[in-house]
Amino acid sequence: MSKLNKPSRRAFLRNSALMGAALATPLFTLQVTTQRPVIALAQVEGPFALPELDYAFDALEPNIDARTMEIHYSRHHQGYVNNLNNAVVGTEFETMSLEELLSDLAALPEEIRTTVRNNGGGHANHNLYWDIMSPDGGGQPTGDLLGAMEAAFGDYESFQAEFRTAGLTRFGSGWAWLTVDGDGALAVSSTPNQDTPIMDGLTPLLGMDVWEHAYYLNYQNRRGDYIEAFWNVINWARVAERHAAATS
Ligand code: MN3
Repeated sequence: MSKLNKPSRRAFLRNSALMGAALATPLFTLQVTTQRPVIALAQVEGPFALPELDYAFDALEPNIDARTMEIHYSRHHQGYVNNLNNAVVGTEFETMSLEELLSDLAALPEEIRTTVRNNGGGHANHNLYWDIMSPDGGGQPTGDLLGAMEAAFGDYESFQAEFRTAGLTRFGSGWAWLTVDGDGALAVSSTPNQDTPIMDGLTPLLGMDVWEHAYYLNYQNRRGDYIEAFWNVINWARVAERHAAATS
C-alpha cells in the first residue's frame, strides 16, 4: 500500500469520532463563527467613571465595528477607570481632577505614580477619543480651527499627512495627537502607551488611538486602513469647540 493511500492514525481517529457522534452533530462547533457576548467589567467605586457614549456601539460602522467599540469601551476603558480608582481611593489624591493628577505626576508618591500615568492617561485619552467621534463625522474643519491649522501646517491636507504619519510611525501601542499649546499654536505629535499631551502641558484637541485593540478585529494588522477610516468619524465641530475653549 502506498503512503498516499494508507489511512493515517489521525484520519482513523477522526472517522471514528464522526461515526460515534450523532449525524446531526456538526464536526466543528459553532464557536468558530459565533461571537461570545462581551461581559462588561464592573465599575470599581471611586471618583472616576466611564463617560456616557453619545452614540450606539454600532453607530460608527463600517469605519469602526460594533464589537471593537463595545470591548474597547466596556472592558479596556473600564479597566483604566478601575485601576485609577483603586490607586487613588483612600488617599489624599482622590479629590483631584484627572487633569491635576496628570499634569504633575512628579507630585505623586512613587507607589501610585506609574499606575496613575498609565490608567489616568488611559481614562483621559479615551474620554477624548469617544467625544471627538460621531456617526455624523467626517468632512473638514472650518472657521478658526481651519485658520489655526493653515497657520501651523500650511493647509488641511498637510495636517492630514502629518497626523497620518504620526499614527503610522508610532511603534507598538500609543496615540496620534493634534494639540494646542498655551500660545494657541497647533502641533501634531504621538505618544507611547497611554501617555497624554496633558503631561507636557499641552491641550489635546484630537486623539487617535493606534493600540491594536482599537482596530485589530476589523483591520487585523492594517493600521493604515483604520487610520483612513478614522477620518470618516471625526466630529470636527467638537474638535473646534475644544479648540475654542482652549484658546479663549
Ligand atoms: Mn484604547
